[in-house]
Amino acid sequence: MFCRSLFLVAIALADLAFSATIEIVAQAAYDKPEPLEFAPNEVTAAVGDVLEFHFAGPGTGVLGSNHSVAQGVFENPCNPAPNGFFSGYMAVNATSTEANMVFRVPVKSTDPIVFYCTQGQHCTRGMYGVVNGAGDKTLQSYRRSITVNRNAVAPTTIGGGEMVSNEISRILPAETPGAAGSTKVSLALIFVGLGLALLIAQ
Ligand SMILES: [Cu+2]
Repeated sequence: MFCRSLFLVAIALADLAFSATIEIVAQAAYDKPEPLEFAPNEVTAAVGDVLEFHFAGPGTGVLGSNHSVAQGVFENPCNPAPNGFFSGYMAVNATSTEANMVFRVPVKSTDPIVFYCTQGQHCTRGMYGVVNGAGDKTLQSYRRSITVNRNAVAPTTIGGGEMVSNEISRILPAETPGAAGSTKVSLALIFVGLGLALLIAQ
């Protein structure tokens, strides 16, 4: 019985090991013609994964930054989704490389999600991204639907995610999906293997 419980714990741990944290940075990449962006701006996520939004500061000592992330709708670019997530504005001073808080949003379905920055014209200038893009709801279709530069509309309430302290304050490189995936799989295999060994040992 004891071993059986341990086996179930191992399965639960394996499940945990499968859920991923997907880091997305709101930033200005000054080497690009339209520098405002989320990086990466196209991600694949499973139910149980977490989208972790980081807010970059310029680190230049000249200008601060003040980005946000809000869930949007594909039909109406740079406008909020009813009851969607919203981080509120994340002011970062001119000398910092990143905000000291991150906004974590749990992924509850694999339906396509679009998100954007609500600050000024950041959204129409390219500051948006898509999770699980499919069919007519893709990064490309969202980009095509933006025809003029205008101010984005912000949600009225902050929510749909958790604001937690930033444990790894750094500018994150675009993730290599394969590398992260294999770590998760091997961890899960270790947990399952442990569970099986315990079951056999009883
Ligand atoms: Cu922005």
